[in-house]
Amino acid sequence: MSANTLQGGGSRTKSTSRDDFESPDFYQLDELLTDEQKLIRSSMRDFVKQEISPYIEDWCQQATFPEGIVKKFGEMGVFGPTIPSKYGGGGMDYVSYGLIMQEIERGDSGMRSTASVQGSLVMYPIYMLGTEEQKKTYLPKLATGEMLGCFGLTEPDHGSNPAGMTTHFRDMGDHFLLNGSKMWISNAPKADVAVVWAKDENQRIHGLIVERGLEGFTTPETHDKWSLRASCTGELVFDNVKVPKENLLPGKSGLGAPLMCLDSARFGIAWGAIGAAMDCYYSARKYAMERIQFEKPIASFQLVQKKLAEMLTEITKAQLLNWRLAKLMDQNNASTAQISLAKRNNVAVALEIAREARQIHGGMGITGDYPIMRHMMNLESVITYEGTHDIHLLILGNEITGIPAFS
Ligand code: TGC
Ligand code: FAD
Repeated sequence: MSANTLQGGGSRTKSTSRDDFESPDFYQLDELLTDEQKLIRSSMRDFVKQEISPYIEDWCQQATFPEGIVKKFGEMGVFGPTIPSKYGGGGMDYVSYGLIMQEIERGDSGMRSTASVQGSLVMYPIYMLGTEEQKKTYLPKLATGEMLGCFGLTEPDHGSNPAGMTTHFRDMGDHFLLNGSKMWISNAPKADVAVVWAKDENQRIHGLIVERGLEGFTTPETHDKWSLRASCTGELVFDNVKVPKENLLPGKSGLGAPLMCLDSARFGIAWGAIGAAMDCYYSARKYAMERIQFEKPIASFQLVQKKLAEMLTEITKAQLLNWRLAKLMDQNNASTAQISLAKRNNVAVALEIAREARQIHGGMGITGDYPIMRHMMNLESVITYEGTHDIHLLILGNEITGIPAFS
């Protein structure tokens, strides 16, 4: 195997063993990266090896959200990488943002979820739609991880169709009165602040910043997940919550406002999912080289080589897609449909790679000694959130035909 199909080697897998992961670069894509982008990637990879890999298996087995990771992410500049530095963001380009998400999700999708929500779904709407006062109040604290945020769009009866949401607020003169509930909200149980989407008296959707501690606002945790177990998920319940009027995000109203934020988060997922796929490929290749059956490494069997070859092919195609999409994002020229194509393709590819890698590991593949089953179960959420696989297909169908087939 040539150097660029898998750089590096050595052992990884057990939560207690060393993580020697190196990413595949079959088409020499590193030549497309600047020195700064490569540096960002290598520092994130080192961070994941030190701060996530040794512990992630235990966090997931015990369904524990490692709260300490939030400040550590803040120190690494993970939150709001594309937001200007004057608000505490990284002021980086989209390739750098993508590489950060790729490296974190290589460690675990739940950890990437924490980062995506904070950066793309809390900081981004405040930056794009907020007042100067709101930006100054919240963005620096969110950037450092002093504050944790969440994004409330989905409701118990309105998932793929957020336009139907029933959470609403009334103008009471000196405050807004907020009622309703949100479900499946990443970070909710621990969040200090929530960006909540709700309808006004005219059925127009707006974003509101809702701080923990307001009377009538609770965040019950969702238990017994088989997926994203190191990420905390919960509800947002609003029972006559008095929200200060200055907490309305004034920049844009209508469903387009939250959907605009989803573009940024879905971009991060397109990169992140390929990180998880790379980890599965790395582990599968190593296992196949070492595992002996019928007196030979299983890597010598054609059927195993087929699996590895197809994994590398799909990872390489997705890497190219991601790089080009990031360049379009940098030019502010990426369409929602282009982002949908990448999110949909890359998550599906990652899930298929996880399934094939699981088979290569045989029975060992179902254990926590290897990262495979954890990635596979995580990706079952990733293929559903931020727009399901089929909703993204319909977004593409709409783009191709001009005929919306959502309802
Ligand atoms: P539709 O009629 O297509 O659009 C309504 C209005 O929005 C405008 N618009 C956009 N504006 C800005 N950016 C975008 N990307 C936009 N997409 C659409 C559109 O022009 C229109 O504007 P106007 O002025 O004409 O009103 O809306 P629809 O109701 O038909 O819905 C379309 C659909 C189904 C594609 C959309 O509802 C959708 O994407 N549904 C999926 C819901 C979803 O993705 N939810 C995600 C929740 S957040 C989450 O999962 C976080 S997990 C995070 C983690 O843990 O990592
Ligand atoms: P539904 O919309 O009920 O869909 C069920 C099935 O029906 C899917 O297969 C779907 O593709 C299909 N379907 C629906 N409509 C159509 C149609 N028109 N045509 C064809 N098929 C259709 N949301 C947030 O707001 N914030 C968060 O932080 C957040 N974090 C999440 C974390 C986790 C772990 C999970 C699992 C979800 C999270 N979500 C979050 C919610 C997520 O975005 C929704 O689960 C997702 O949008 C799908 O909604 P739903 O689960 O209600 O499924």
